[in-house]
Amino acid sequence: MLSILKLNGPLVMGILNATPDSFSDGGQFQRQEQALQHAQQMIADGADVIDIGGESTRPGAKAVSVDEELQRVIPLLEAIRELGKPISVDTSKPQVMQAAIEAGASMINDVRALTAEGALEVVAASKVEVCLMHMQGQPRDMQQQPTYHNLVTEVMDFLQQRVQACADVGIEKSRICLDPGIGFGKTLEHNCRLLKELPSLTSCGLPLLVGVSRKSMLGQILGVEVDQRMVASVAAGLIAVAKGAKILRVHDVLATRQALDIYQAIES
Ligand code: 7PJ
Repeated sequence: MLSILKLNGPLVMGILNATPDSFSDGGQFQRQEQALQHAQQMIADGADVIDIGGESTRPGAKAVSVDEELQRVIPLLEAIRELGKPISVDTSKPQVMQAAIEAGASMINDVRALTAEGALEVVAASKVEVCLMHMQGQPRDMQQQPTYHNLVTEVMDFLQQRVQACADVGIEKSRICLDPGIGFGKTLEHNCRLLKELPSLTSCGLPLLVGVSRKSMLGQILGVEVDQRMVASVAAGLIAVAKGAKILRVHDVLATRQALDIYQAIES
C-alpha cells in the first residue's frame, strides 16, 4: 500500500467527486471515463493524492445508500489505482471503507471521524491511513446556528478524543492525520479563527489536512460565486500551509502546486 503520510509535504490532494451531478449526463460509463480523465489531469498538474468521494457532504445534501456509494466509488478507484498515485476515499460508511481498503485505497478520509458503528474496527483491521475531521452536527443541519464556547479547544478536544478512540482499537498515531473541518458546522468567523489558530492544532503532533478550496467562507468574504474562487482558494490554502498544514485538499491542483512550489523555494 502506498503511504500518504510518509510523503514529504506540503502535499496536494486533488478532489475527485464521484457524484452524478459532478460530471455531465451520459450514464455511468461515460461519467467514469470523464472522472478518470480528470484524475489524470490532476496528476499531470502535480497532485500527490487523489481523493474520491461518492457522497456529497454539502450543507443540506441528501444521504446516499451504501450500494449507490459503492457503485460510484469502487470501479473508479480500481481504474485510478493504475495511475500509480495514492488514493484516499472520502466516506463515512464502514462498508465503503472495507471495499475501498480491499481495492487498494491508501487513506480513509472521514468527515465523521470514524464515528459510524463499525468504522473504527474496519480501519483497525487494515493498514490504511485515516483523516479524522471535526464537524459540528450533520450536513443537513450543521450550518443552522453553529455555536461554540471555545472553538479551538472544542475542535482540539474532539479530535483528541477520536485519536484516543483509534488508539483503543489499535490504530497507530503514525496512520492518522487531523482536519479542523472548515465549513462543517462553522460560521465565517469560526472558519477564520480556526485558520488563524491552526498552529495550536499542530500541538497534537499529528499532520494536519485542510480543505478550504472553493468553500462558502471565501464567497462570504469576497462576494463571488463558486466558479470564481480559485485565487481565494490558493491564498487560503497557502496560509494554511504557512501555519502548519501538511496536506491541502483542493479542486485547482495546478494553481495550488505552483503556489506551494514558490513557498518551498523561499522556505528551503
Ligand atoms: C472536506 C472533506 C474537508 C476533509 C469535504 C467541500 C465539501 N474532507 N470533504 N476535509 N470537505 N478531510 O469540498 O466543499 O474540508 S466535501
